[in-house]
Amino acid sequence: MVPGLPLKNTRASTGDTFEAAVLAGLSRRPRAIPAKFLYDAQGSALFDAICELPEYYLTRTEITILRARAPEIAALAGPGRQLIEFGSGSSVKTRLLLDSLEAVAAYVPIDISGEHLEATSRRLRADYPALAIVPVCADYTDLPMLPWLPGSSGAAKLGFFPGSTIGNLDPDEALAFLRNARRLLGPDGALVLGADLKKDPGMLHAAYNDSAGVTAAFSLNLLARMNRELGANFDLEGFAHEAFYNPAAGRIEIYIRSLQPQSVRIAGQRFFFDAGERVHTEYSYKYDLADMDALAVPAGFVRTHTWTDPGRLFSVNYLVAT
Ligand code: AVI
Repeated sequence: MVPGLPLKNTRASTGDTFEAAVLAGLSRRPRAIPAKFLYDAQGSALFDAICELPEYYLTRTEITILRARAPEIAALAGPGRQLIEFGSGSSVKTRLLLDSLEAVAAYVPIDISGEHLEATSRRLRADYPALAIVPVCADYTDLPMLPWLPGSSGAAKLGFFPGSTIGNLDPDEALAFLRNARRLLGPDGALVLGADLKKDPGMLHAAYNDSAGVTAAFSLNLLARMNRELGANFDLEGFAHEAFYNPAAGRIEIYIRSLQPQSVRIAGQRFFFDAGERVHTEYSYKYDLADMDALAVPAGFVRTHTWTDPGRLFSVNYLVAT
């Protein structure tokens, strides 16, 4: 492989398109569309707005923990690591690690959005001119290999998976992701993993049902995206965002609910929705530390350190390859 050449995400660029996922997801029961399709340009902007909401404590709490604990994380990791970020987005939290880690051998941000990667890498190169940045455009849940970096091929790797994005994977997917991360990071690898903790359901409910309606707009943008990209004719007024905590499953469940019987044309096909019928769009699993261990251990990691905030809302975990 050519050093540093961004890997192409074959799955996203072939069969697994938005149109195919929508048509398949609305043709089966229960209806469901994979959460990754929430993040087109509008969806990503709405998610950035969610992160600023007073009710959405996750982002600011994780940043506070990372800011306070980055020197400790850097001491655990030691000098000369390759830093591998799974789903890097705008790499805002990464800067907290980069500012503390010693002699980073290379930073490898992995993201499905090539535009995001390019813009973020440009900004990081300006702010960290001595840092080798090797962006990889790929689906991080399904990455076969990391780029070969001639200057630092022997460097130990430190993975970074912040934001409680692990919560958007179902338990099987989360285990598969962690197993693959363990394989990619190697026998001397470690992973910094941010995860939202289980807590008062009222607080969880508010985080996914904000009073300004931004989370509802984020959900319903999926229908607007179908109108934009698939020639669909959804009337957004006819649907509602629904999110609630399921304590037995330990997850927030998010759906789009049809408010009346209606028929919608999508990519030349007609779909009927009953009044009250739901389309599942997202899970957001919440992890207590026992849940985290139950996932980490079979994936080949041991959790050696966990940092939380005083309210125990969010956890940042240091997992070491076993
Ligand atoms: C990206 N992810 C961690 C968010 C979450 O909290 O599960 C996605 C989200 N969906 C609605 N609000 C936030």
